[in-house]
Amino acid sequence: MQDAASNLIGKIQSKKARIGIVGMGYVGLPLAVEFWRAGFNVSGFDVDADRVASLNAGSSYIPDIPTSLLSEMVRSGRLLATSDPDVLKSLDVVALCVPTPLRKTKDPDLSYVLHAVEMVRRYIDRDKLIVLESTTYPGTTDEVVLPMLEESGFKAGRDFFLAFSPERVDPGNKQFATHNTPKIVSGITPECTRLAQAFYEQIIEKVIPVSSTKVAETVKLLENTFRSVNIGLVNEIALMCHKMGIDVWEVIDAAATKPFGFLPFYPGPGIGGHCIPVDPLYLSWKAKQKGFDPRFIDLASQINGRMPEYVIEKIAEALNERRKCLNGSKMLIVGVAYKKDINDIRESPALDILSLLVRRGVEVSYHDPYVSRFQLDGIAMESQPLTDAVVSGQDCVIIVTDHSSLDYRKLAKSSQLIMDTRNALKGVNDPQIIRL
Ligand code: SAJ
Repeated sequence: MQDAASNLIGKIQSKKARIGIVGMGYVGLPLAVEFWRAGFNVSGFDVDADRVASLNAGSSYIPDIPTSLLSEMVRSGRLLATSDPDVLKSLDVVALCVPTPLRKTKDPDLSYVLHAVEMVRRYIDRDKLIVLESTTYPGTTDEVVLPMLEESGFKAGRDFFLAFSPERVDPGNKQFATHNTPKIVSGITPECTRLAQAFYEQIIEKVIPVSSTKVAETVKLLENTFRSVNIGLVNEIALMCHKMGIDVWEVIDAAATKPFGFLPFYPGPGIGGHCIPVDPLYLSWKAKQKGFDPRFIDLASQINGRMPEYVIEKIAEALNERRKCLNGSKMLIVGVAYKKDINDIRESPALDILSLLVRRGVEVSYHDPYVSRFQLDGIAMESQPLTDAVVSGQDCVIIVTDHSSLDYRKLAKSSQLIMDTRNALKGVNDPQIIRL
């Protein structure tokens, strides 16, 4: 096996290896960019024909990747996007960067991974390296992907190489991008690990091998479960502080002055995105399969999941003090993306708040500089202008996502009542402002 692995490492290190990325989303496209920058020929595979057309037209749909860069990549002739799986035949390395969402039952949905792996199996050949990047539960690579690929008759570690390396892309992060975020890798065999390490060392400053694919899978889940549990903790502290008449935001800022042993997290209207609400449930699902009851993870998920209702309870309380009720009132949600300064609304708590308000008879509209329109429960919504007329006509304005570009003091001045779920109005204490 030594010579096949050495031969492939040689191709990788000489930049002659032909690289394929399956899934050209917020993980796959930045990865393709880095390998292109390093001088490789990159094929981007996606089932979405619109994405393929955009890519081949040099037009970016990922905010972190400028269209100018993408069109340069296309013009170079070293980036080709396609929906044709035949492309996999000619590749030396294939990275799978497809979604791993939850089903409605909150169980892992590996359908995208299975579809991608089945496609790779059909085109698998000797001396290829296959790397799964999608966040998934411990054992997926060993127990699901490996047997599927070996149905081809080829053997991992001998005929082809198989590894897992969790994606660590943080959309909108200006400091850490693919090239300067350390990469965890592990393979089915030591050769597989060595190949994955050589592969990522072409584009990433620090590549860290771990002893097994299960460890690598669990590393990523620990990272995001850590966030979910700490956000759940601080949301519960916020509920406690409200009961005790204590300003939780001041408490957290003061605790954050401790230079060791503390990491600040902040209360919010709930957690959104495709990582934090989802990844911990992949870990808890696997733990339950092994007969373990992961109470922390499930409790954090429940607390975080209940925050949208809590926000509405606080608004109802404030309206009641003003002899108003939810039913028939008008409200404007400011910020619908799942976190600041990005355009992604997936799993956003703003959508939960909006649905809950509509169900309570509230006339809801929204403003988001990053999200011009979206559909929710079959209703088409468009971002409203943040004019004094629009704002002052609302019974309550709700800051759900605190995009940096907005003037929150000005917003508060025109608002009859403003619910600030992000402390965007830090230090401003006017009577019309309520906080978590
Ligand atoms: N949130 C809070 N309070 C906090 C932090 C976040 O309510 O103190 C909310 C956010 O508003 C958002 C959700 O939680 O709705 C998730 O926020 P996030 O900051 O964790 O951002 P994500 O979901 O984009 O997480 C990504 C993750 N990256 C990967 O999975 C590769 C995560 O591992 C990163 O640590 C995180 O970015 C980051 O650090 O920004």
